[in-house]
Amino acid sequence: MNMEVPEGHPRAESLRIREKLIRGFEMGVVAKAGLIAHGRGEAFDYIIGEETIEPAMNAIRAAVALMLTAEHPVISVNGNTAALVPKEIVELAKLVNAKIEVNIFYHSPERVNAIRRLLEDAGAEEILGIDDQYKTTIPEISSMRRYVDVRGIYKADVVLVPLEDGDRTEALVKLGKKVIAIDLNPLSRTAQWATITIVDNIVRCVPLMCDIARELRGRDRQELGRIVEKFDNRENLKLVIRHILERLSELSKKGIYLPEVSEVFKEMRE
Ligand code: PTJ
Repeated sequence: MNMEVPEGHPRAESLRIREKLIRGFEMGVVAKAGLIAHGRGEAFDYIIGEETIEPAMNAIRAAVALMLTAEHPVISVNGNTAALVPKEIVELAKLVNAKIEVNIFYHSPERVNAIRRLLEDAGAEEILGIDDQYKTTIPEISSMRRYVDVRGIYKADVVLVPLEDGDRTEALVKLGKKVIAIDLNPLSRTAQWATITIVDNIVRCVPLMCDIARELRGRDRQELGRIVEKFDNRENLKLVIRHILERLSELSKKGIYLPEVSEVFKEMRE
């Protein structure tokens, strides 16, 4: 049974995202653990303030510049990504000339097919990671994510990995690939290992990446290279953590931070 999200609900957007994942789960796209992973992401998003903060915006610019200068950029798609932003992923792939590859942690042929169908409905013309004749392994990766496409992640120089588990990011980086992570948790192993970590909700981040790709597409390689060079992931993660610290510090002074709650209590006291 799917819930109709009431328009006026104060958390309508958050509920709509949950509904997308539940539908994705029912379609066989999202793994059970994907629902749990989303909860962890939501908690960090709540703390960050449910907005794209400046360090995330800087990471997005660097990430898009890196993809535009890559020789073989690949977007790795898992269940949550497919359920939440299928059209946007297809658009981004077109804008930065990247391949799309299905690569999942909780592997089954049925799930791969369900994700493929969803991406095709979203307009994807070529999807890697589904045809056994191109399948190979990256032995350094211990999970089922080690099965990759020879035309995709295997030969990629830049891989975008939204909502990732840390092991693969570490392995890909050690293999010399540049990894762009989208992860709301700045402390995760993925966030720490990635070349560029975008600490933002995937539903805000991928449309913004498309906007920036439209803006940067015409720039020359040197200028794009400078954007990438200037970016320092460690420093940027420090800024994210500082944002969280300062926001929580501000909120700790207020106790109740929802203005409407404060008003009601004020009226009751008067
Ligand atoms: O589809 P599969 O089989 O590949 O499985 C996907 C999951 C997500 C289950 C798998 O990759 C996994 O277990 O991931 P983890 O280790 O739970 O990490 C997921 C990370 O994504 C966590 O750090 C969350 O904070 C983060 N996250 C969750 N939802 C979002 C998010 N980051 C950005 N946007 C979100 N909406």
